[in-house]
Amino acid sequence: MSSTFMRALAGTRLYPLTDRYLSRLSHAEQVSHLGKAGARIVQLREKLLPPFEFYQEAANALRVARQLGIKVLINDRVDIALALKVDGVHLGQGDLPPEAARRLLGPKAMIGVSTHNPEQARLAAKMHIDYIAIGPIFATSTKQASETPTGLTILREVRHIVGQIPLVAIGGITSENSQDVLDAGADAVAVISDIWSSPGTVADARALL
Ligand code: TZP
Ligand code: MG
Repeated sequence: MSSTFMRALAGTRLYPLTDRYLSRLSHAEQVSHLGKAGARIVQLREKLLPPFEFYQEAANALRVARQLGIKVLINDRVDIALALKVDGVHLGQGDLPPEAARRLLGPKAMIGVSTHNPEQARLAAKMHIDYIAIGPIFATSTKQASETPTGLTILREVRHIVGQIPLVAIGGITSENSQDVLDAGADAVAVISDIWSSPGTVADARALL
């Protein structure tokens, strides 16, 4: 079991993701807000920009993150993660296989994998990865064509399946329900809309932290 991810959380339980569309802020501005709120790790998630522009945005965000001592993972784009030497990547079921990302990024990179059910979590637990994400836990409108919410019972089951591997819960998590999610066995909560749905504010990031 890798504890690199747990060390990166540095005692926090919040793993915030950026969202340019909801926040109306650049990735760098979002990282700056999150750092001031107390986050220690962030995932840059960008589904709309072409690679050229996401690369520039991510480079700027990384500069801010390095100044604030925040770890940075990039969603989907192993190439951008490699080019910028960020701290890791987050891969979905349809992205590059984790072992291929590991070959490219090396042993020290953090690699996280999205799973949506116990079977996927069981397979992910056999891989050389740093954390497993499970979700959506609750209904969410952030992810298009989102899978059926798992609820807390499946989260508890997945906690059991993955053993000591760090477990991140995602999907519909708010400052209201996050304690239930942590109590069900998640090591951290990954959150988008509860942080960014009021443009320019991170009051909820503070509440979640
Ligand atoms: N994967 C599963 S749910 C989700 C992702 C990326 C979106 C989570 O966003 P929110 O707004 O925190 O529900
Ligand atoms: Mg993906």
